[in-house]
Amino acid sequence: KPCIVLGAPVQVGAGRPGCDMGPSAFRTAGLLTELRNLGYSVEDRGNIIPNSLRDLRHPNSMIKALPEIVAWTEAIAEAAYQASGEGMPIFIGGDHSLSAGSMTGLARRAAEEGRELFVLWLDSHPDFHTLETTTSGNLHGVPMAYATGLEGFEGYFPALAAPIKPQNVCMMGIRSVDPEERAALRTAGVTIHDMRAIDENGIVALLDPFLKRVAAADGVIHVSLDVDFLDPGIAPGVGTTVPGGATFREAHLIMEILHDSGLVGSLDLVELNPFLDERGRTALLMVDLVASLVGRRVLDRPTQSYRYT
Ligand code: DIR
Ligand code: MN
Ligand code: MN
Ligand code: MN
Repeated sequence: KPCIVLGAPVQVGAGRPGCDMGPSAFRTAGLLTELRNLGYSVEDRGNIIPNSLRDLRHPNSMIKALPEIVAWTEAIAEAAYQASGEGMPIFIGGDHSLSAGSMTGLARRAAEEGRELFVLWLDSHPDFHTLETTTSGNLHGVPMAYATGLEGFEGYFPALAAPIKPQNVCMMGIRSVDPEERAALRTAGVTIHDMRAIDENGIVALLDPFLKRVAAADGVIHVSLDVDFLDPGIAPGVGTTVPGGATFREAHLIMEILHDSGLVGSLDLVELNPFLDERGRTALLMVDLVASLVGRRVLDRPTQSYRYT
């Protein structure tokens, strides 16, 4: 199956500009070459164009750029649905609001194929606000609540063809949760491994049970990787740095195990802000992580212990 690269230069979901340069930075950092060098056929579909704007107003006056984000979500969901029928979609953002489109388009595809979509959410934030609860008004804070079918998006965001089951979502790296998100997460049934859980247990003990559940359900995993999952010391090119993030090896280990699992069907690379980056080092690290996810390894070691399919 080919890798299908889709740019989504949406930035109005984040608090500050710069993410619209993300797709260019990923391409400049060699994403396509890296995939081709690993033996994949790669199709770059260029950047997605958002749908036309509709006049949408929400009672929560904090919300920023609702018509724009809805227009992006519609277009990205359609592109995700199409591409997932043809290969492995890789969405290069763009802020994390793009996942409202990618996840819902992928969920629609999975439902049609009678398969269950699982999401591995790698982020310092759960992005579990609804339109009512967001206080920053930045809509990169809502995609997971939307895609799992929380209330209050109807009439604004596109109707969900197939809501993602909260039990099918596993979050890792979480270390910045707003009070309203905390309350919503408590009732939703999402699996959350915060940074403390990673410190105490390590990556393998947390990831392994999730992969076993996916395999048992004959599911497929969408990986959503927010740059701020990583520690700011190694990944400064993001508008919302949070101290105490995943290390270089923790991040690579996740990617390597995911590759061995054979369960990943699609990927988001989000929140890269090249304006804040240091000579492209964050973009290069993200590309490096993608290489591990698609099979680059240091030695030809037999890692069949992580084979779940
Ligand atoms: C904060 C920050 N929870 C908000 N969110 C994100 O604005 O809702 N930063 N996603 O990356
Ligand atoms: Mn995020
Ligand atoms: Mn984040
Ligand atoms: Mn958030």
